[in-house]
Amino acid sequence: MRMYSGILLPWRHITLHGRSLLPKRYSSGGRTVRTPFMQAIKKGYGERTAIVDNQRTHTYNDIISWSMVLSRHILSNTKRDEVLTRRGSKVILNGERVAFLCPNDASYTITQWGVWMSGGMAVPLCKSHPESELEYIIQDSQSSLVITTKELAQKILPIVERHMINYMIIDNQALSLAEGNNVADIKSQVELQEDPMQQKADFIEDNLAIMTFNHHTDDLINMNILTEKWKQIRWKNRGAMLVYTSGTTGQPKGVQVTFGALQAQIQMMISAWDWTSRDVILHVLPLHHVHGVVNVLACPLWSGATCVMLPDFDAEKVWHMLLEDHIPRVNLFMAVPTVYAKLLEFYQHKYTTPKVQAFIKATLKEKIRLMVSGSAALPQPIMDEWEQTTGHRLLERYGMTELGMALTNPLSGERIPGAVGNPFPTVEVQIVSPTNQIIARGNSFHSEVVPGFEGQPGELQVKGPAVFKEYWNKPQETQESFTEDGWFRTGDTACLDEGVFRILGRSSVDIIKSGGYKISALDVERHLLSHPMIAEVVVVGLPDITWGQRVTAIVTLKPGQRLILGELRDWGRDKLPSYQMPTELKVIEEIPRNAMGKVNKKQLVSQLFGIE
Ligand code: MCA
Ligand code: AMP
Repeated sequence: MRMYSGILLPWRHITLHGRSLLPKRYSSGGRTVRTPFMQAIKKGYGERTAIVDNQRTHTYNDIISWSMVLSRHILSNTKRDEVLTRRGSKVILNGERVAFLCPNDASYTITQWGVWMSGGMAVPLCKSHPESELEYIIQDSQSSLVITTKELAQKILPIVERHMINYMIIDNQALSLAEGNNVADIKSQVELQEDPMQQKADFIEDNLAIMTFNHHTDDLINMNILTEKWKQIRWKNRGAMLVYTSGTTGQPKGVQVTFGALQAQIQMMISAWDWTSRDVILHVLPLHHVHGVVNVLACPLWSGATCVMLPDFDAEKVWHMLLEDHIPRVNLFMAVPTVYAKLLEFYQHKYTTPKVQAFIKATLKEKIRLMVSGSAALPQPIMDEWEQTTGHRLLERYGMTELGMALTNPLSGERIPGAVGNPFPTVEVQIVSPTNQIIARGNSFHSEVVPGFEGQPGELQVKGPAVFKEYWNKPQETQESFTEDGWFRTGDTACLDEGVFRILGRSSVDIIKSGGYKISALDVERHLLSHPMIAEVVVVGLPDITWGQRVTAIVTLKPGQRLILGELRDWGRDKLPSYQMPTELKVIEEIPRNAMGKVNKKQLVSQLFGIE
């Protein structure tokens, strides 16, 4: 086993004959697809601030240099015969999956870019997922390496131990790196690093830092060779990420996003929302979904802008960050409707005096240029209240893991409540009736209803360079999700009404949206059925102004049993992510079924809760 640790010198501090080793310019012709790290190198973002997290400020050079160090370790830690493609004298991963679990700080981007620099496909994991969910994703993606940080290592170690998967641990506070394939050793190393005895710690640092430094120096010398290598790679159809999403059937599916699709997703937002290098966005979202990964992290980094990352969503901290003149000054915010609802709840409790309220409105109006809502329908009362409170009319847009973004209200121009505007650049959409007739179509220039179909809803279908490549290892599901002529079937019902698209809901009742998270009712049912007291279960989403929908379990119990919500939630804590856990439980005598033995969920909800 190899172990490297100690303090690594940031790249920018190391020069050869007085010159920085980081190339200033790196060209790739015309519209060729490049990766986000190549964009940063090519555009010479260098000493600009890329990420501010709860540890420190990181320049683009810092992120690039750390990613390179990590990449070097990834390549030297991978079994060559199995996964490497030879290109000249250099080797890169052949799209091998590397799962990673990092907190919301710079270690996330360093890892993601390090994986990309190595030719790997990044599989982001979620820190609020229970072990069983992490294990499922690591196994389903066939990840051959897992990267995590010291603070999250305990969630990963039992899994990599069980499946004998290689792993690396980054110390995101000291920004140092340990790696190995022997869990016992690495555990003792983590413990050793936490040992309060200074002598011991100094010894480790002194000895291991030298090793790391040598590796680092090698990286620096190889930088030019590496950029040449990256230039030669055709990135467009290579997998950049596998993002897991719930569907109507079975367990979560890995959505494979290529670098071509990722670039298209990023560029359409930059163009529609006028991203520039002067922007500073506040990031509060999870980093295993497109909203947090692409919209709020990749867009700023592609633009040479700054991303200020909070470790988690915290209403009080968000208000402070939006209101205070920190440097860099936040001027952009993007989140799910639940975040806006929770910010309003906090405001109503804490900011009660007219003077403070006037200050808030004036400050946000002056300092913030754009606030965006998406991932779920934005309820009009929240949109209105937000506007009254902050002077900002939220820009609502529509997207999906498989597509990135598809529809947006305008940056300048009227933002219509309940509507999601028109297609982003490069996106084509159509609405199709159940009998397969085209009802409406549109692109970023023009949208129209087919005469005779005015006001009619149908399924929204999408085409364009940003659409995903495939569901990982699920050829049949991939095929079924596209029409014969290549349109992706979103499963969302939409209409084109007075020149703007509206999302009317999901075609399937089995998809629930709560807090912006997509949840498969069937998946939750499957888990709840293993509860020893539950005989039958139906999971539905009930409307909720804060959460969009709340996950509700309707159950019958085995004879003589009693169950309350708190007990169910305690039982489910290590089985389901917290956001999938029912927040309402209804115990009934019998679940009504039709002649085919099926439950009509809409009827049941209407019967039990009086909700149509
Ligand atoms: C959940 N809880 C509830 C309800 N739902 N309590 C009462 N009523 C409900 N309806 C409970 C949870 O079970 C949990 O309980 C507690 O509230 C906190 O839940 P948590 O989700 O951790 O809440 P939070 O920390 O306050 O965060 C709220 C959040 C979060 C910030 C809105 O849900 C979030 O980050 N959502 C974003 C999801 C996202 O990024 N989606 C994008 C995917 P306990 O504490 O007891 O465990 S869509 C996408 O990517 C596409 C491309 C797109 O269009 O954007
Ligand atoms: P996900 O699969 O987690 O990426 O979630 C994508 C789904 O979120 C879409 O298929 C829609 O159902 C929903 N969604 C995203 N944005 C909006 C929006 N602005 N209005 C309504 N639904 C939305």
